[in-house]
Amino acid sequence: MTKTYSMPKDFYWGGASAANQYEGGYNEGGKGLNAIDVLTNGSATEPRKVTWKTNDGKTGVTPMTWGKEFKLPDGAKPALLDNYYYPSHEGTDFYHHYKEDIKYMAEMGFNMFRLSLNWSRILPNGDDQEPNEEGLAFYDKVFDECAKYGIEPLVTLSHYETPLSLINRFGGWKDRKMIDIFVHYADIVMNHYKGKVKYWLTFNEINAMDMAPYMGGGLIDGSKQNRAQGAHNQFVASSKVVKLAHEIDKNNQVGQMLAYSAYYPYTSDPADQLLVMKAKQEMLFYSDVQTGGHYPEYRLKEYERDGIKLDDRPEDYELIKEYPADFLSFSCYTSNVLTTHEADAKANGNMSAGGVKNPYLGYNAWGWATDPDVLRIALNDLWDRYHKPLFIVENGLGWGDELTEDHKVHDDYRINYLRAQIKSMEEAVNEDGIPLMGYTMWSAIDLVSNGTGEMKKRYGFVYVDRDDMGNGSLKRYPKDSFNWYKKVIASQVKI
Ligand code: BGP
Repeated sequence: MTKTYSMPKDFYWGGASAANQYEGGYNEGGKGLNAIDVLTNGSATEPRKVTWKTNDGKTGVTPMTWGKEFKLPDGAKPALLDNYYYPSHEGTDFYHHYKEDIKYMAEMGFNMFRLSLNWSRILPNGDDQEPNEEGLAFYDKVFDECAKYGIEPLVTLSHYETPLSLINRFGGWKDRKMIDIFVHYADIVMNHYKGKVKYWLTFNEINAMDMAPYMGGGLIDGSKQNRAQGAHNQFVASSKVVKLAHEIDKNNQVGQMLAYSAYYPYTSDPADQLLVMKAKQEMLFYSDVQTGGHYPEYRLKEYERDGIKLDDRPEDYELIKEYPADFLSFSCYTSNVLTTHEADAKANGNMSAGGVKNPYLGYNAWGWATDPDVLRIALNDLWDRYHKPLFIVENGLGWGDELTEDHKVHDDYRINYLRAQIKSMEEAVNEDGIPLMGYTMWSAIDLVSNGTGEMKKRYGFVYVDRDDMGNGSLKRYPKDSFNWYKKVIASQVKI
């Protein structure tokens, strides 16, 4: 007999987005530049690149490959250059389409919409004393529009959008000054949007500090020392913001946001199991501190071994302990297979672009596996370790959707992916009793891919007419998955 699950009455259903991939209007309304505004596009095989200038007028580009070291040449500062295409400049133009887009979200039955504030829209240099009123007003309009339909916003304060001026003046999050600068920004927006927003996330995928230090930390020198310091500064900033948020409004809840992947060993060799353990430690270090409230021993030992010295204060650790995140949110798209036996894996024809291919799973064109059980695994793993409410704030399928002549997108592959993911999530809630606050699928409306800067890697329920070079009418067309998700929400998950 097939079981019928249900989700809690107050469960949040919705979709997610990020200003740098969606909003556009990059130089409108007084906005300053941010880290991503100087990042060109790439492809499934080519990394995105940061464009830069030196004081004596030399220019160049430096590839930004996820998981690889990143460092600009000495004296180089990220800057806009002629003849490069920057996908964030228009995104898919939420800036001018927010009413239409929020209406689509309401039609699907969303009661939550995750978006990020473009920090440099509010503080063009990142640390201006007074905010840009036009920037604040834009999000007022967005939140008012959401309220019209009973959609609760979930707001990320920093989704890779570190203001460029802070990067150029301080080298990004490696500088302790960033802590108070971020608290100043949070203070402005939390006071201004009091009563309109109560769910906040501090840093999108905080562990990006290690995997993509330029995006995660605005680091133009992503050395291990700078990454460790950048992470420390973000932890302290996050705790200060939790404290501040509770003082401003007792209804405020501030979550951590972690990029989660399940890791599987390729063989039963204990060495593969150890490799998995280490990969998990690297990822969960971030939640051990920000949600768990203390620095784990394995990381402190590693710092000792590697000669990493933190510029810290005793009170940092008190703050971290006293003000951990109120809930733990995470992105989770896929799982990864690890092995010390790469030669065997290769011989079996199992190597994929991203590592060892899992022979039991299917892959998309970008090498991401569709894993039907990953959410249940993630939810149990994180609940066992932290016992804090959880929130899935990103999960979805990137695909090269095709618009038919009659303006339809038959994305049954996405429906199949989501059906399996939602089932896995339901099992965690109903079979394992995990307290889960909600699910915001990535993404509500098509937007630019973060990893590649492409438009053709699409995630939305609504197609946007836009190509990889910024051509297209920006018209919106609901996909087949739009109607499917609407039914899922209406039925409270009887799929
Ligand atoms: C996460 C980011 C998102 C989003 C998603 C999909 O890492 O938080 O910004 O884009 O991944 O990744 P991609 O766009 O590279 O397919």
